[in-house]
Amino acid sequence: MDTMGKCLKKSIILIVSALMVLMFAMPVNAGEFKKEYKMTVNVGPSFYWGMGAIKFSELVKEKTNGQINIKPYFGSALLKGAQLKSPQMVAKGVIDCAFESTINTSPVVPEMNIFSLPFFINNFENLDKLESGETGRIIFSKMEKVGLTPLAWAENGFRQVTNSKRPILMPADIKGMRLRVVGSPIFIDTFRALGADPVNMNWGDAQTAFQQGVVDGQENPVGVLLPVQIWQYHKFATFWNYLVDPCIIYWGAKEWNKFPDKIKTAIKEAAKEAARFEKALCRAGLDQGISLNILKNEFNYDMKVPNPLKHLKDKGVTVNHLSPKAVKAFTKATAGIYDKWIPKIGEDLYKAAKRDMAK
Ligand code: X2X
Repeated sequence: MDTMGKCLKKSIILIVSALMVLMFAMPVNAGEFKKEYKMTVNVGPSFYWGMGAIKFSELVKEKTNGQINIKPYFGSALLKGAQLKSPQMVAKGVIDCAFESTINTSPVVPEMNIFSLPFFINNFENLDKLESGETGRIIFSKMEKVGLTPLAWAENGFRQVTNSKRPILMPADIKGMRLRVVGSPIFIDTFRALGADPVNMNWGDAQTAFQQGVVDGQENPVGVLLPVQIWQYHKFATFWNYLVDPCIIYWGAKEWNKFPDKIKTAIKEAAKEAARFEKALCRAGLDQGISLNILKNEFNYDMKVPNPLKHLKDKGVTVNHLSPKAVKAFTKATAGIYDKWIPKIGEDLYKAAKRDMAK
């Protein structure tokens, strides 16, 4: 080989080695990921649910060394407020992922209505049994079937009713009350069965409806009641745990399946950790100190409102609980909901839920 040839060979080797060094120095799979992954969240960033969504995106960024960047879009902004459309949009890949309520996901996964059966689940212990049991597994597998990859159970919480008229202690008290409910049909059925006048409305419109007094009341968990300062509109709250609204962090399956295993593991870990934090926020002051301890010990987080019931009372809200007699009366008044909805939810799932709770 002449000197020119040797020189060329050397240069080629040098260039190739430099390129290889560069390739390894660059983050693995760079360029393979989107600049931004869109996440839909139905509420705002000051809600416990919204804080959980922020935590999730922060943890994902941290655990993937900045390779995956999730941007939360609050107030269902990507859906112009149409909260019940989120699961279709995620399944289609129009939205990448969601930190979403099971109520809002129920149009695509009707099995999720199990959580909306009135006076069925009633407490955190039962809910935990369902999520970690057969019920949770069945629901996750149903999600997979419609193109959604579930990552972790989070929470909105047990829903409590508030209103501007009178304390709700017995079914007679709710008769004729105009109540804002989510546009999910089981809610309309339940409040009609109670003789109330339910109006379905997206969350984005609900707050104006409270302000303008278009409705007499509504139902939502404390994590929603506190940031909207419900005491400005409603002076009566009944803590009746009549049904629960878990959240699920999920991804569109098509996109999810493209991720390398390392990224999948990192995102899943982030989802579990964010969900643990967010659930604790939602339960703080409602579960005999368990969640307050989790927040302090695992997340070094001091709860701003450690006692939500006391907070509501301090703001002038009359807070009531149902007597055992009242629970019986409300259960009886809503018995027809089971006849209509168990066939839609699935008899097998209903039985699985009962078995889970009996454990
Ligand atoms: O719309 C509601 O009431 C809310 C905020 O709780 C849900 O997204 C289900």
